[in-house]
Amino acid sequence: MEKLIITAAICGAEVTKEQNPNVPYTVEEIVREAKSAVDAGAAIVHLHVRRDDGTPTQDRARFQECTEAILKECPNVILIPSTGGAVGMTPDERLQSTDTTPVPEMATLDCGTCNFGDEIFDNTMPTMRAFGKRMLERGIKPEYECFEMGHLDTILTMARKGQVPGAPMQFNFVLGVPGCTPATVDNLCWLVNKIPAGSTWTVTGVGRSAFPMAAAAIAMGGNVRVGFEDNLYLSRGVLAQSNGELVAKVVRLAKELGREIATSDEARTILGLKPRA
Ligand code: KMH
Ligand code: ZN
Repeated sequence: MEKLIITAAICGAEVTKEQNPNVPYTVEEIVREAKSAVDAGAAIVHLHVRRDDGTPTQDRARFQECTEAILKECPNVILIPSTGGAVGMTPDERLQSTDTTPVPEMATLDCGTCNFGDEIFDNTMPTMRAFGKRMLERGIKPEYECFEMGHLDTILTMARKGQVPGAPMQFNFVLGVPGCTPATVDNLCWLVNKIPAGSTWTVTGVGRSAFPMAAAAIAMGGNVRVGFEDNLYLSRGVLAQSNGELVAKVVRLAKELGREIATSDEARTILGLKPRA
């Protein structure tokens, strides 16, 4: 089995300090959380940014500031900026996160419209084509976010048509968002069995499914995403003090199951990214 790539989704767009005071808003807090995750074993940081008051934003300048500040502390980490942003943002607003310097190695590409709790996360086919075109033009490798079973077939069809980047594809199966595909091992196996040979995959279990899904992925040879974006608790009723604590728990699970942890450079090789200059 390949080494395990751990992604830390340190911030997200929806969670708040009222839910867990350690959720980062300011640049300094975002850097603190990124560093805690990387120090604990994360090879990748999935990045959303906020205004100082916690409002989610896709502002290019804020992404630039956070990118530079994180790379100063964690020079080798792979950053995956969000192009999903927050529900209700326009496609142009969302795409600003791909405008940073250096051009991001990867970015998320959400693979279809879906429920998102009480709201609708809008990813029409024209939006997805526009995001695919941007990533093809700039050489950005997408992380294909599938929240629903049907999202996988949608994105595979678009890749076959050359509308979004193709092989080797990296999928993130985000399971357990209220209103979307539930986080079960059965659903995860269904998805994994349908990805093209040579692809890589990660699972994100939302809420209480974070660690059961992590354990499944460790055993199945996939990769794991954890972090405040997806889950605020270290265990039942115990708020995590940092993203690093969540990553460290995945590292412990992996050690128990005999899976080694990938560094960022090893993750680049596994994902088919160019080595860093
Ligand atoms: N905040 C969610 C509505 C992504 O980063 O690409 C979408 C999201 C997906 O977080
Ligand atoms: Zn996200």
